[in-house]
Amino acid sequence: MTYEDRGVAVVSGASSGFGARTAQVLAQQGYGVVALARRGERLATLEKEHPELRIHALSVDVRDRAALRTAFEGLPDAYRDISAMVNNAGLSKGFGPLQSADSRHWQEMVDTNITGVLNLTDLLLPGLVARKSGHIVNVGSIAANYPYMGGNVYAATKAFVHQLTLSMRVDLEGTGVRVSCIAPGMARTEFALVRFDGDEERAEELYRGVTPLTADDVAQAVSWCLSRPPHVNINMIELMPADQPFGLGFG
Ligand code: NDP
Ligand code: 8X3
Repeated sequence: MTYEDRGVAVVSGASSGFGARTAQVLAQQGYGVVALARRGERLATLEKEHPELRIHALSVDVRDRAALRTAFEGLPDAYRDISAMVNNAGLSKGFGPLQSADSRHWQEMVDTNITGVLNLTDLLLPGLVARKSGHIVNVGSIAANYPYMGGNVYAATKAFVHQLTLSMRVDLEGTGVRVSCIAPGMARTEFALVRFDGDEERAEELYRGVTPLTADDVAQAVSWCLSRPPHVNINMIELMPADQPFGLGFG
């Protein structure tokens, strides 16, 4: 296979949903892809299903700074020229009003959606700056922009991601590193299943009356941001199902 070598893209949350599809799409476009998530068996399957593509599985938890560092130190040489990072790993837990929510859920969302993004950024951003070119795509959510009942802490973690993206844009000016944020609405992935601790019926109910986005819709948005010419920085893309009203989130 011949392809234009575009460097290596690190995609977090690549064992499922947006991340799995983004890993495939970027690999098909000539990136070497470091596919990162906790479930190593899923990543191994992704690797095996696409022997023609350059996909390297990295099984690690984004919440664990030390483990992340060790995992990246062990990357094969062919996956060291990191030119892009897709900060996609994330989750929501629970759906109650704030006053009756489980604070352990809050901690898990903050640790994953905020600290996880910062851990990966801390590890990889200096390399992009030293390289004088690169692109970070952070995955936020429309929940950050249009509050819905029960979204509370999840929405707030995604608002952090949106604001971090804009702040990074300022700090990275003149470095050659671009930064974008994708804010999707309701999409069919494992997201709802995770939110409801594996309750399939409850997860399925959420999609009633809405034709949700697909993982491919989001992967294409990521890919489009990355493929703009160097003088263009896409700051933010919001995409929603055509029939998802504002203020109606996952529930
Ligand atoms: P999925 O549940 O299908 O995928 C989430 C991915 O994140 C999985 O690969 C999971 O892998 C990974 N992940 C979760 N926690 C960790 C962790 N601690 N360390 C490493 N990886 C982790 O959901 P989506 O694809 O829908 O979600 C992707 C992103 O999109 C999330 O940030 C989510 O908040 C956001 N989003 C989703 C929307 C939707 O409607 N689906 C809408 C808007 C935004 P593993 O469990 O193997 O670690
Ligand atoms: C969650 C997407 O549409 O449920 O990030 O708010 S939505």
